[in-house]
Amino acid sequence: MSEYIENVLNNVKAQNPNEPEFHQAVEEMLISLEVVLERHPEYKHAKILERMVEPERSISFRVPWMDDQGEIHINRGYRIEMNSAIGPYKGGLRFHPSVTRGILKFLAFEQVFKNSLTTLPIGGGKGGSDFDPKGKSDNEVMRFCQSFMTELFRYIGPNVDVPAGDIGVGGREIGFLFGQYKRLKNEFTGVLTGKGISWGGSLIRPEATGYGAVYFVNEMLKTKGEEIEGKTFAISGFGNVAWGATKKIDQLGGKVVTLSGPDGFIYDKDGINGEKIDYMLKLRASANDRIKDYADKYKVDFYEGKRPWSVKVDVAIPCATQNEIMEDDAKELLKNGCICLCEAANMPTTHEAYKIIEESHILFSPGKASNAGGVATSGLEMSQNSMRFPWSAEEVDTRLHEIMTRIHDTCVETAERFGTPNNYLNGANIAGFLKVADAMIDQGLV
Ligand code: NDP
Ligand code: 2IT
Repeated sequence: MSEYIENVLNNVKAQNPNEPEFHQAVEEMLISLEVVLERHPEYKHAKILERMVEPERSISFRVPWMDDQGEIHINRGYRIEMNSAIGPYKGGLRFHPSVTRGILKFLAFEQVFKNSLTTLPIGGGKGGSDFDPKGKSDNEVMRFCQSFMTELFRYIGPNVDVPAGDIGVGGREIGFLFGQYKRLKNEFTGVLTGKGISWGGSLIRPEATGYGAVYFVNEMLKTKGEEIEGKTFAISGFGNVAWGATKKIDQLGGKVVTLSGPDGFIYDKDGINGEKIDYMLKLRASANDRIKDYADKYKVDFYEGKRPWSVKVDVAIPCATQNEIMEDDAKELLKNGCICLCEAANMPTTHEAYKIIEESHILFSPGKASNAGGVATSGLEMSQNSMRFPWSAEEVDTRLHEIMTRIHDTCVETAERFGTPNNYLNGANIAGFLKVADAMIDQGLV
């Protein structure tokens, strides 16, 4: 690591204590950018890196709400508006008890480069709350969402900042948030994405992240003369992204054999297909956070407290959360002959696990490239809202497929151009960075 890059990183650590995930995301990015800075000293003179690691705006606010028994609770809400060089801030909202400012800063930082890769005009942001949706009634979730939006509405808008879903925020929450925004502003605009189909949402948005990740896997496999048909897949999580990925793999003739939850993982040797995929939606909606229910219903094996990476599969797609693939998991995957690791969650692979995967030379795609289908389809939802004209499912899916193929090819070309062929992580980081950096230079000292 050059002295300059090391200084930037050390400053980030000193100025943002207790934010290990943010440090991790920045470090991963800076390692890839070393070669770019050597070839382009103008970015160093313009202090682009130092500017990029500082959010343009970082908001936190109180969210008071009342439960069904009349008791009052206070949660903390956030919105990190990271970078608006190429478009309005765009990125999801996460409701999960593990949410902190540091987690949202890492997600917002990743989002900037991911959104740049989509080729759409969207900047990067992320928000959320430490609110725990587990076990809450619909009314409690509604009151929470209304209170959250009562503060957030001041900072967002269809040309300013357009939030969407992430962990713990799906169609129901987006509905409650949108309803409250509309009341407060007295306007019907595309201020959120992931909306219901009858009120401005886009077809395919719920499926988009998972579908996009599988399209990306398909492109990666093609470079090795391989295909999805006949391959086995390990998936973690059982939420929105896991569901979309499982559905597309099944359509393309692959077999998903695992899902996981906070309680452990299930192994279904016959494959998760047909009504079992629909059952995933019921499981998620139950808010019980238990994957064991799947094992009980379909009489398959359940491994309590374990992650699914010890199972013999061809392809692994983590779809749950950050740092869910550790060093030992990476070793297990390789030992069992896995040929491809595609990140569908954000930063699911630890730095140590990535080093092992990198040395093995199996196919690896970073989340900011392979999970970009979700936000890309959010961008397509914004286009449809601006035109006030909805597209068919086929049209959206075709565009999504084209975008994912383009991101894949951009990663490959950029990695090659900067001297690290086949390294999708470097390709994604560098390509995502260049567009944002050039826009910042064009716009002066911002
Ligand atoms: P969901 O809330 O639908 O599902 C999340 C899944 O991950 C659940 O199974 C959840 O279980 C599990 N999970 C979440 N946090 C933890 C944790 N700390 N420990 C163990 N398990 C956990 O979210 P999504 O499917 O939308 O998101 C999954 C991943 O994909 C996230 O990393 C998200 O950032 C990423 N992503 C999502 C996109 C989208 O469009 N939705 C787009 C791009 C990336 P539980 O809640 O019980 O902990
Ligand atoms: O991490 C992500 O890209 C998302 N949660 C989707 C963001 C969006 O604006 O659709």
